[in-house]
Amino acid sequence: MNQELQTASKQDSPTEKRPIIFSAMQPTSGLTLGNYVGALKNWVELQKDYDCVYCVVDLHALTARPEAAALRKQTLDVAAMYIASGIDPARSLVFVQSHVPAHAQLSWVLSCFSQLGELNKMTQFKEKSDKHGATTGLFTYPVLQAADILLYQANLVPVGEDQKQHLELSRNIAERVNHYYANTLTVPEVFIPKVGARIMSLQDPTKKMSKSDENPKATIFLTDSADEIRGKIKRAVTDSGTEVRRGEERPAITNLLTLYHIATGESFEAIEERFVGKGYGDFKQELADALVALIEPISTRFHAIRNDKAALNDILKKGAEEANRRANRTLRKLYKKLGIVELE
Ligand code: ATP
Ligand code: LTN
Repeated sequence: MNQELQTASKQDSPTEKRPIIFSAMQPTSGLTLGNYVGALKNWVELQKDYDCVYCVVDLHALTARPEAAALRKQTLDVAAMYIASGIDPARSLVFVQSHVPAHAQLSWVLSCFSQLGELNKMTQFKEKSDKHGATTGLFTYPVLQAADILLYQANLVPVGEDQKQHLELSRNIAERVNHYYANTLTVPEVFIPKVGARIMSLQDPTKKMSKSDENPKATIFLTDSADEIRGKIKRAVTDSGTEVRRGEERPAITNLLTLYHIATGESFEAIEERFVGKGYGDFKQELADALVALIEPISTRFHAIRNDKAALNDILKKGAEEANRRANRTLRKLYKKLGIVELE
């Protein structure tokens, strides 16, 4: 585990409370290799040392106004993919956002502590509103995200690079609430991995690998077959030249080297050394093998989990019960400070 994580974490001890992790993904479509490398892989590792809470944020996904059947399917797909990737529901909390009403409730309260000016600065709103329309839901998306995190009093939030700005806003909102009502919310730290925080499109290395890319060759999904993975790597764009070496002027090959490094655990230096004098073709062949070896077992587990509907339902039901208990504790604490009347 990386050093920052070690210092931030307390070693396992039955009497000591472990620091809390919260993170989430939207069920907007199947999960990608970018989601795995930038987030999921770290979520799995963090389970060793943290009290982890992992949520499927279906209310956030409504900002893209999905078809009902698609949202239903993808919500269960994402939950199953968390578990297939190594999230252990016996150790970590796994649940669906809409099953815990406190997320929407806290979001409203936090919107009364957020400024139009700070929300206006969010770059994701600008990008996504071109596609989905400038709804107020999309505008206040980061406030709901802050509610997700702050409800669980999370100490650390592991995400990819693109979430940095939203996390900064969550911290500012928490600090503002604490300014009026001291010691109410934990101010979360962001954890962005040093390598793989921004996996790029296989077709355009200046763009992030995204679930919603119109070009199907740009993105590897965690449910892709071995043939699909091999085909996408074969057709991945490369840079001019032939050297398998990282460099700012070689964004495409740098991205592929990052994937190789993540899939095999081999150091960049060792990989570059091994491919001296060989071309992109050899490298791509080995990269495809490594990615198939990484993704195939995840995909197999995913199908097994997804096909056992009762077991998945049970995990999400238990997760929601515990999440409701924890979330309501924070919500009630804040309601009380705000002067919301509790009935006897
Ligand atoms: P879209 O691609 O449609 O914008 P998304 O995949 O970014 O969606 P989420 O599913 O909510 O949206 O993202 C889940 C997590 O995966 C976040 O922590 C995000 O930072 C991370 N992530 C997404 N894409 C990448 C990528 N290409 N590289 C690294 N991390 C990523
Ligand atoms: N906006 C995030 C998804 C998300 C999230 C969260 C991530 C919603 N709530 C809380 C971390 C913590 C995204 O990845 N697109």
